Amino acid sequence: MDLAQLAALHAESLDAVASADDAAALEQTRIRYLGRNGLLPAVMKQLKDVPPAERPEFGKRANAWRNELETAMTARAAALTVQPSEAAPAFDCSLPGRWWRAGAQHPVSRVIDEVVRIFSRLGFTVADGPDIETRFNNFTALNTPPHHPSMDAADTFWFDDDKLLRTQTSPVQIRAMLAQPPPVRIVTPGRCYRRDTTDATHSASFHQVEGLYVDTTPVSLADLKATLAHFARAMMGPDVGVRFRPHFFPFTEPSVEVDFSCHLCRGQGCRVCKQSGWIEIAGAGMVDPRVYRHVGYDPDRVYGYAFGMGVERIAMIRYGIADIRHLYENDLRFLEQFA
Ligand code: 2NL
Repeated sequence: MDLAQLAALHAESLDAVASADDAAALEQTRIRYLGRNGLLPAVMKQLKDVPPAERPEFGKRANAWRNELETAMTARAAALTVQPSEAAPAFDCSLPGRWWRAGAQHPVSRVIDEVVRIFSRLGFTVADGPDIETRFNNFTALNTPPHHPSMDAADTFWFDDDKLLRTQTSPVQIRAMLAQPPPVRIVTPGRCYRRDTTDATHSASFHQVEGLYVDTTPVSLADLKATLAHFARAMMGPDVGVRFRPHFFPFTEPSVEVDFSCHLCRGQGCRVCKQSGWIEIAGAGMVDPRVYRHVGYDPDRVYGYAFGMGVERIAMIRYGIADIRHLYENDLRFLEQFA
């Protein structure tokens, strides 16, 4: 073994390290040169056979080889340890898919869709309008008396003398009648606002669905009753009971409140229906002649009914929700139950 042979081994070993293209090949190279029975220890053992004059230089170069080789091995090992994303193909179709949490429809939207679906089948179309309304559309046209408490600043969000946040969706129906002659058959789902103190059953912002049916051929309270009875069965099932109680609204005459039999206790009496067996679902009536005059319809030539219901109230009864605030808090533990 002379200096030239040593130099050749040195160069060859560095080439082997550089061309090792995985961890296993690199380990084989390490064993071949640095292992217990490797070439470098073998060279060291031959040091005593090197002519004395060359021995110091030979020893020096052998040590330099060891250092360079170890440094090269460490660097190559680091280079081979790359991130999987760099090394692997971009897409591995054999891996299980990543689970994607599907959203769910909000209970308020569900009830609106269900109510709209039922009335659509009867020929009603959906109408909507702005949340900011005029005094005329929200109150005057609906025959609200001039000093009615609902118009008070304590109950209604006013922007100025004329503009307010609508307190019901009836103004959408006023707009429809102002815009077109009868027949009008619309349902108006939408957000409403009242200056209510929030509690388990009240919120300053809530939703209603109202309906309006006006025609130039006779329409009676019997039509209203049959329509709402059909709605009750479509919504709750064929066995639901429906009850109409006399009531008063400024915009309908006569007026009724509409109760459904309690679906929880089947009319036996429970906490939800306060032991009565009945749950109040809607208000309704024959459109008051004064409303027709406000929109330019001739009260002697048109016939019609209107109704209104609170969406949150129906959602709470339908899904057993004890507090209206659950509907607005967007807590996933609540919302996920509607998936
Ligand atoms: C309720 C009661 C009701 C109406 C709304 C209405 C609309 C026009 C004319 C006449 Cl344009 N009436 N809407 C009628 C009766 C009752 O709502 O308890 N809502 C939650």
